[in-house]
Amino acid sequence: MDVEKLTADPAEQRLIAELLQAGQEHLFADWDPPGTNEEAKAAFRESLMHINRAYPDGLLGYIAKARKFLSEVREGENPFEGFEPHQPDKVDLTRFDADYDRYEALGKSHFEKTAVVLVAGGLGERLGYSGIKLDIPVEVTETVSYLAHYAACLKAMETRMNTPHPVPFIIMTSADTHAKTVASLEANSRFGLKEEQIHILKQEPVPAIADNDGHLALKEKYKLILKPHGHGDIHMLLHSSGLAAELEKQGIEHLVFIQDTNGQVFNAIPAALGVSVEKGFDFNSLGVNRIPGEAVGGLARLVKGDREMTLNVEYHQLDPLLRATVSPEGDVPDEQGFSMFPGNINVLLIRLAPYVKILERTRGVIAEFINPKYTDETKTTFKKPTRLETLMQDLPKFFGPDEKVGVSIFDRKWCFSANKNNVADAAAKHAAGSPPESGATAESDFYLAGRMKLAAAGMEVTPAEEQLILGIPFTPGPRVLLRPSFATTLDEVRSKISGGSISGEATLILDGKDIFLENVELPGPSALVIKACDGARVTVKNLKVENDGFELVKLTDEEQNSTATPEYLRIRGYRIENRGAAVYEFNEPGEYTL
Ligand code: UGB
Repeated sequence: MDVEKLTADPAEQRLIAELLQAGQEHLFADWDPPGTNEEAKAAFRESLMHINRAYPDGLLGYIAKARKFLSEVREGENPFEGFEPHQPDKVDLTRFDADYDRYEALGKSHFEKTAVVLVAGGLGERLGYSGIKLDIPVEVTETVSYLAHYAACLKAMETRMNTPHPVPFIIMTSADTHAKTVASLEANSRFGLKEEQIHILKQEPVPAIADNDGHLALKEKYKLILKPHGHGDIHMLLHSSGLAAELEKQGIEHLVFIQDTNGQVFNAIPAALGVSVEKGFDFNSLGVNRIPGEAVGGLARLVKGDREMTLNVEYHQLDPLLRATVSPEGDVPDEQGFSMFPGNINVLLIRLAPYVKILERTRGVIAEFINPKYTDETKTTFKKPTRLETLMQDLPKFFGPDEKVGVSIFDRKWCFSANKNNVADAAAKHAAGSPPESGATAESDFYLAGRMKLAAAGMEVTPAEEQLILGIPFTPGPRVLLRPSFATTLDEVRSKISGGSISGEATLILDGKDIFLENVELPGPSALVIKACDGARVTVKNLKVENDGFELVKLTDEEQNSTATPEYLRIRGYRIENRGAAVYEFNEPGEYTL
């Protein structure tokens, strides 16, 4: 094939010549004669050049790697061959005790040296939501989105510092989510965050591979099939942007990696940070009791001779590993109903100093793999094109004996309740005994965390009975929203709330640093909402609140199926309406008593 006929540009000619040499003639076969379809050809050449620039090993490096991995998969190479799983180095934080308080206090004192990294390039196909997941409200009492909630958490961290400065916030987007993420930040004045604290890194998709020979897959003539490379891209981007090294220079010591729809995560971050600091963990994963078979990986210390590494064994690899080693029956429940190893919720606390060194060594290309689905056991053809993937939790694969990896175990609902599944799938998961992880359960657990905080402060909390909405469990109250501004640790909650009671479908919303409740009674469905600006000190004493509060209203079948109903309500099956909540807003500094 004559490359000069395909393009006049020397750089494009070089790349095309290399591709031809690498057996990719099919990309340029059947090209229309010169003068026909020139625009499509130019766009195709540019897409090849773009991928070649964006991928650290270039397009040819990508193809070579895919071929190597595919031949390993065909030979049935098991990445965990010879490794036996053992329990990881764990710190148990499932109880709110003196240890928990100590870790929280230590973590809080470390906010100054912490940055938050949010991976938000995923499209949420399982959820069936047409917008970006960050824009979904985590609750519909006040309708606050995940992004707004995370921003509020960062601002709250800032105000707890000795010398307040904005917490660096790195957001990874993708072609699917970038424009809408930027638009959401702009439309909402960045939710009060400063422009200079936000760093958006956009991940690039990778080309799909059609067969065992590593041919790039075409959607149609002049168009590659592109697929997401996975959340592990964050490492590459933190390296190529220079941001990881820059943050280290600024005195940041830990990066906290979070996912797009886990409203619970900041409940656990202070204590987990404390663990990272006290135990000197270079890599600290948040872990929870894992339900066998669920789509969260298992955290294990894998030992082979004198080698060992603590890793997430991804959900599809866990059962075979257990069968081959410590549990011939596979991933089965123990007496408590849990999997043998803690579940990975992909909240990672990484110490920056070793991280920057690993990034320099690897250019941030972390443990790629390929996971083709073959049509049969001859492993000759794929069901659909595959691609190289990378997972952010695989970083410890690059650790040596000097790096310390540990796991902080939390009560599941305190630290993790994702919103990943549409209502039908969530109901089916619930019926099968698996966590539904839907809009409704994420919201139900968001209120639950609030109730846990009140109970920890000694308030008497009587929950309403769980109900099923569209076959998904939801506890309708009390709906407690202690905003991040109000408290970042249990100790803060205890210092501001004492005595009192809340029950049934009551609602309590506290937003502001200096709000104090003493013996406040909130029988359901009464609602009390207090918002206090900085400098407004509000004390509520011996008050019994009685009103019609907020009402949970299930959507009718018609509303549920109507496109006129906002999608964020249809993904949960209900709305919440104000029927006369007591709302107090204090927008001027001063002393107030209710
Ligand atoms: N994400 C990206 O930013 N870019 C991508 O290319 C892909 C995803 P999923 P997954 O905690 O529930 C992970 O799809 O990958 C973002 C862990 O691997 O929701 O199936 C995306 O926007 C698993 O061990 O999850 O499973 C989202 O924020 C377990 O911990 C995040 O990455 C599981 O999460 C996760 O993407 C879990």
